[in-house]
Amino acid sequence: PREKPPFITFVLGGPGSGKGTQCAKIVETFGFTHLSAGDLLRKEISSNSENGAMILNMIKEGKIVPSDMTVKLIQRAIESSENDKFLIDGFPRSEENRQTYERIVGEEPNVVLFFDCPEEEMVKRVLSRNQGRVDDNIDTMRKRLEVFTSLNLPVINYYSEKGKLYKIRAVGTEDEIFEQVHPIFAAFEV
Ligand code: UP5
Ligand code: MG
Repeated sequence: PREKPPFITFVLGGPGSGKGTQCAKIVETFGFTHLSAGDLLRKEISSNSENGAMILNMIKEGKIVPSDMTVKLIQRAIESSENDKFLIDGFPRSEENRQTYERIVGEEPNVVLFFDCPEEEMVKRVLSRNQGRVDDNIDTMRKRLEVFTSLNLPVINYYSEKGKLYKIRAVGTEDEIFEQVHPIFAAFEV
């Protein structure tokens, strides 16, 4: 058990906005542990867990997997790590996700990043990724964008009102975007 709660950053943004790419850079520079909620769920699918088939169907449809499942995977990953700073990438995706996390984990995030990227750029990036993701096709991408706009934007507004949100203009090269990210963590000295 930890003496004090870890430093938690939620990393939000639409599908293909560059969350994973920028998280890798934050890990390199600031020593965070990167927990992608989507990766944790995809690992559940490939480990043939009892919920794998259901999770796969939800991801194919661009839908949000039941909150308690995702929160438990995140909580387990935090507890099994020695690190005291985490990037939680792609979570919470809805108010219900957010409330379930707060109820189970009992802590608010320290910082929330929002990678703000135009839809047409996100579509272009996702459709040219070519890494075999079952949700990287135009039909599922449309559904992911719809879910993002209707369910994730309210979460982003919630943290904005709380003064925890750092909005980043997620266009340009990876390095140009990281130039906006770097000073945020440099200021926190974590
Ligand atoms: N790329 C990155 N930066 C670029 C730049 N500046 N210029 C040009 N290209 C750039 O980037 C996407 C692609 O763009 C890559 O090819 C990259 O090289 C390039 P990436 O960094 O992967 O973007 P990211 O925002 O991480 O996109 P991702 O597709 O992973 O976002 P999603 O939020 O859609 O995916 P996630 O894995 O988080 O979730 C997938 C599904 O899992 C969800 O739809 C949902 O069904 C389920 N899910 C839940 O149910 N609950 C959860 O809590 C989480 C997920
Ligand atoms: Mg990602």
